Amino acid sequence: MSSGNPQPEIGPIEYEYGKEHSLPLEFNLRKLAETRKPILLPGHRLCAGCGAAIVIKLIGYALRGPTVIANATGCIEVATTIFPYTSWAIPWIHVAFENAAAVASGIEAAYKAFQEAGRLPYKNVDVIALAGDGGTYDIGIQALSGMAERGHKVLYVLYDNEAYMNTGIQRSGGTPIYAWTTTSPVGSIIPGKTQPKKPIADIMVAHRIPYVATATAAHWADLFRKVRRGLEANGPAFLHVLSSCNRGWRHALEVAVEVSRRAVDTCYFPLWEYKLGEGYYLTDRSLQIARNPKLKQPIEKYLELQERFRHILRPEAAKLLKQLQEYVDAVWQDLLNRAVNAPK
Ligand SMILES: Cc1ncc(C[n+]2csc(CCOP(=O)(O)OP(=O)(O)O)c2C)c(N)n1
Ligand code: SF4
Ligand SMILES: [Mg+2]
Repeated sequence: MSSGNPQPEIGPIEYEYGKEHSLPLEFNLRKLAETRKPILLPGHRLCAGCGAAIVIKLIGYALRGPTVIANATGCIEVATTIFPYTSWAIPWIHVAFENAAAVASGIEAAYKAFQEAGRLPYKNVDVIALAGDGGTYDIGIQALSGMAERGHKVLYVLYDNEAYMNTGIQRSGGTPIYAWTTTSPVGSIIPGKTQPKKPIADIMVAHRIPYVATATAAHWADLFRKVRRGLEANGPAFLHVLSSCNRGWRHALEVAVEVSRRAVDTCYFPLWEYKLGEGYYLTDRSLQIARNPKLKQPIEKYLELQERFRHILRPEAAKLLKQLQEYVDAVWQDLLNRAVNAPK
């Protein structure tokens, strides 16, 4: 575990549920970059243009004080702590592939015991569990479900690059339908992965935890606010962040943010948050699209940046493209039906 200084205090920030832009105007990206301490320092070995690096940087801006991260194995862990070095500027612990949530639960319980015994030198210590899609949808779901059921006050961050990237782009429960991976190859019989993405954030909503949300690196203010909400929640919180991977998605190095923006513009990955007792709220661009459906882009806009979907855009695959569009539309409509702030 590395040590480091806590982030200087900002907040609490007042914001309301159901609003489109709810970060106060005095917060802008430049000011945050100038005033906040980075939690990930230069020298790590994440690929150039890796979406996960941007996600971590943005999450770091939103921390509210002393914070510990329990990080499951995966690209972020492997590339940031090449022995004997670490890029982490805050306390960070590497755990196994399957148990980020279990280790985070233990850390939270220990701090709680110190606090109750009057032995905690801080008012509060935040605990974050950080894991990829393989470590969350598949191998870590048991530990995650247990953490939620026991009610640990931990923010679980899923950075979802939609495959087991660190070990060579194998498909996971988070890989979308028709995506190419090395274990869901594209051929004359199989068009990439044949199963749709597991609805992991809805599965966490079903655990009846206080806070669940989705986010991307392209909607930084939305992400900032959701990290804060997750840390302030009175119990377990789950944040699902789409995290582009140029190696696995086969896109150009410079489009990490653009591809995330298009994921939201096409309603492939809608932005929402869930508050226990109130329900689902659309946020940011997804709320704008709900109010003005003309803003919704066809799914091709998202697919065309990524070689992993190249086969779906061929003329002979028109039927698959149509099916994919219908699937995205149905999931979006289902969310509109549930969202408290969607126009009815
Ligand atoms: C029990 C176990 N099985 C397999 C592995 C090998 N392994 C390490 S990282 C990894 C892939 C991680 O995928 P994901 O969680 O999606 O993170 P990413 O690498 O995509 O960032 C695998 C299979 C392991 N470390 N432990
Ligand atoms: S393989 Fe993908 S997720 Fe991993 S470091 Fe490279 S770009 Fe990032
Ligand atoms: Mg992954």
